[in-house]
Amino acid sequence: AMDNFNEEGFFCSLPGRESHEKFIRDAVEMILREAVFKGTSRKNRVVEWIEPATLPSKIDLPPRKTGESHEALLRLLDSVIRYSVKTGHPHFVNQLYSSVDPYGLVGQWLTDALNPSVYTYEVSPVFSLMEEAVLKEMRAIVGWQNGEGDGIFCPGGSMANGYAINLARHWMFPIVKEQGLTAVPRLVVFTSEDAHYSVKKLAAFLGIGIANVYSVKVDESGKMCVSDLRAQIDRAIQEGARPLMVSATAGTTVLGAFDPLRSIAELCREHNMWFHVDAAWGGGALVSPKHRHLLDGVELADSVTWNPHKLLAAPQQCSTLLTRHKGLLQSAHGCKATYLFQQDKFYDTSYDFGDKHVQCGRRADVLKFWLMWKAKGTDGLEKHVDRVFQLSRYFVGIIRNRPGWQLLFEPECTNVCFRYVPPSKRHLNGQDLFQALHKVAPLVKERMVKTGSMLITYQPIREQANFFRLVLQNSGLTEADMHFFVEEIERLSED
Ligand code: ABU
Repeated sequence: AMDNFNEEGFFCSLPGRESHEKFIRDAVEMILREAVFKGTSRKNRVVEWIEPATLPSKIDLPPRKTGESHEALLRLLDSVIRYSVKTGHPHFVNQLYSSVDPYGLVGQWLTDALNPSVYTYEVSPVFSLMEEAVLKEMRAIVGWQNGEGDGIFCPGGSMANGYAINLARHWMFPIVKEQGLTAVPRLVVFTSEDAHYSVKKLAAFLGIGIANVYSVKVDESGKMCVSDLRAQIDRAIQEGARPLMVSATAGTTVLGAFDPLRSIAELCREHNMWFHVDAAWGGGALVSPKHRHLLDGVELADSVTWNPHKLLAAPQQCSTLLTRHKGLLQSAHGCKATYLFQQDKFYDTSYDFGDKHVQCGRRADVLKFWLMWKAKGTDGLEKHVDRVFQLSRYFVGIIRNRPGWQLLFEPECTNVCFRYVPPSKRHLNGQDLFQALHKVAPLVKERMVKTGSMLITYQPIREQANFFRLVLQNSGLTEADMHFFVEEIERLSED
């Protein structure tokens, strides 16, 4: 029972408890009904589009001096749900995350009910050990013996990649932690031209500089060219710079390509460089004996980014950075604040894991994933991954010989990249066709958003015209959905 909220909603043992309890129960009931069940039903729209200029007239957004009644708050929540994109809807195939997992949702809600900050065992006993248990199992799946090493939950895959860069630098030049960048030569990071932009962004953030992220060419399916990597490393050495690390990608954002990890690891060893694998997207394939060959050589990595909120369909946000170097995270980031990490506590302070993070206060992103994993087992995660891979091949089977459809290349991951040429444009060729196709995708996207029937993203790549990227990751998808996507894109493309 909720016996401790005052009239203003703050914790207190004054009257008000019945009304707060009723508010919570009514809100939870509405969230379940509107956001979870209706929000994931194929009968309903993925989005009810509204122009940014009009949205403020639909929801009273600015906080005010006086508070609102519970009835008004429930109406506000209803509008929030109404105008939000239903990312758990099976027809939301726009981004690298989707689904509303029942166990993940309950884990997420319990996390918020308990509101932990995972820095010390003292305030987060269960979450501290739960994180270690989950990260150890993930390391074992990566292929590090007995799950040895270390790891952290991160606020997103970009930050996980940034952690990897800082670990690499600390491993090579620990002096930077005290003395800063003036103590070391110019450092160079290598990553493919199709790698996630976070490598550049975090290299800038860490003072390495975007110009010192050397872009390595990819082949026609988006995999890093090892011969170009070798050439780029030689160039950096000739320039007098120090090659620091390679950030390879296992599942690139757009094309879903897996870089040749084993060959890249070999080059890293040859040049005593750190080997990072950004498997934020493709890491989920590791739980599948059928598909883990895509990441062959990942066990040779020094660090791995792996986001369970992507291919494994955990709720946002669930990102990890794993490393085989035990103690390096603490060494790189530890600052031993005496108000948190007192060494004279009554318990074993080696269980206070917070100092190995850059964050101080930190949300527990582990519980939702742990509960899912407990509910389904690794076998269940494997079935999910195999299913979405199979569905992506099923989709390819539908479009392969269908008039107007162009598959860009055979997918490796569950990204399927394609263009659709509407009947009225099929007589075009050369630059005219390029221009027409470049315009078709944004036009279809606009119609799709305004109809609310599905969401799929499009983009250009290098000198190529816009194309669509289907990403299959939602655990509720079926073969019928694949037919729906094809027919809906054809319908939306009609003149
Ligand atoms: N973290 C990258 C996701 C962006 C995308 O879904 O395309």
